[in-house]
Amino acid sequence: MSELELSIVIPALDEERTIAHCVGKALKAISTLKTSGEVVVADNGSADRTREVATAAGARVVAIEGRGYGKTLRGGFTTAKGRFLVMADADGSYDFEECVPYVEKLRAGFDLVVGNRFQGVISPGAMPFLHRYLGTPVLTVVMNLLFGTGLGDTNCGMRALRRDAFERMGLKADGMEFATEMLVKASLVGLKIAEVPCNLYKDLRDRPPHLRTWRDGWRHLRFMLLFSPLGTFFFPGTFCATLGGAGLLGLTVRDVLAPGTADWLASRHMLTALLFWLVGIGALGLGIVAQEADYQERYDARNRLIVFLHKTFSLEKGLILGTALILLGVALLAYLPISYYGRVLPLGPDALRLDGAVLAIASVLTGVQCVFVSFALGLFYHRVK
Ligand SMILES: Nc1nc2c(ncn2[C@@H]2O[C@H](COP(=O)(O)OP(=O)(O)O)[C@@H](O)[C@H]2O)c(=O)[nH]1
Ligand SMILES: [Mg+2]
Repeated sequence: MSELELSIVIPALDEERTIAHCVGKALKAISTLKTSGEVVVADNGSADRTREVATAAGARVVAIEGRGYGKTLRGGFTTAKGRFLVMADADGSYDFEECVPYVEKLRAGFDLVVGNRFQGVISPGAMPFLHRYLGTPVLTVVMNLLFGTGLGDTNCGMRALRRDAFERMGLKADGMEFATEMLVKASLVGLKIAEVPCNLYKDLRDRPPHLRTWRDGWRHLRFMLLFSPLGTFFFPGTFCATLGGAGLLGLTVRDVLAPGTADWLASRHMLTALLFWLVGIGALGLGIVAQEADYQERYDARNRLIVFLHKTFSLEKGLILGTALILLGVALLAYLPISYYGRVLPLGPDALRLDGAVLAIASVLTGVQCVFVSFALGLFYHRVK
């Protein structure tokens, strides 16, 4: 049981110049809020006097083993005694006194409150050009496309969250991508998220930040892609499979019913359609498996595809469907030379035989994919039962 309402957690690595300033502001916020609270400084092996300075300023210092922003914050949250948690950097770039509206949002019933620096004032020199005009906007757009958070600044370091929400998310990332992981999982477990304007100040330290622009930017992006089977597999997979499938069927039907129409589209374009179809079903098959893997980690319990699969899928059904498609393709492949040399049921002009061959290959490969995906899915299902 938490005994306090609020824990303000500050991750710190070699921040002796700025930590007292931050702790002082955080203590002031607690008194402004007239609440029971504590300031926790999570230190992961600072080589300077961060720990002594933080303790002298009135913080409870916890030592975290191992490096990384995520690891440090998570460690701090785990030892925190408050029902509500507030986090922000130790370098003076956020003003802890400004966390008051965040806590008020939590009191009003939100689970997670995220700052938006583009709605606040960004002091000159506080945010590097690349972060301001490329990194943060791009990452924010991708986040909203894939996870629909509707936030305006997904990299803001000042946030507040309920302790039980923190526990529900089961956060694991060690590095700076922790900030992204929190929003991804918040959306997957369905937290109530609020946004408040946030000011960003020039940090008060005399050395470069720990964050490395390209490495950490990629880690944020990578995280979102990994946790969005919809974005990485289903969008491109559906696009390619639809285009390819329409091409395969459209060209065949055209060659049967109305040979010669739209003749800029020749029968050899069946091969391009086949390429799209195979890329598409490859991505969709892997996407289903990835979605199931996400579900097993309990990140995405509300996913409709998974609910549907759990009701209808069985390994045996998948194998029957796959085998049927393979047999259909093989039968068509076997029929092609018969139709060419024999007199029985001739298939018609060359174009149609090419269409037939490509369709047969598509059918066999779709069947094979179906068999393998069923086995991969079956693996998950048998673990559940
Ligand atoms: N990258 C990193 N940051 C840490 C670590 N431990 C604590 N931090 C703190 O995380 C906060 C954010 O780091 P900072 O270098 O200011 O990154 P930026 O402001 O996002 O460019 C600071 O308060 C750091 O002291 C760590 O192991 N790695
Ligand atoms: Mg900073």
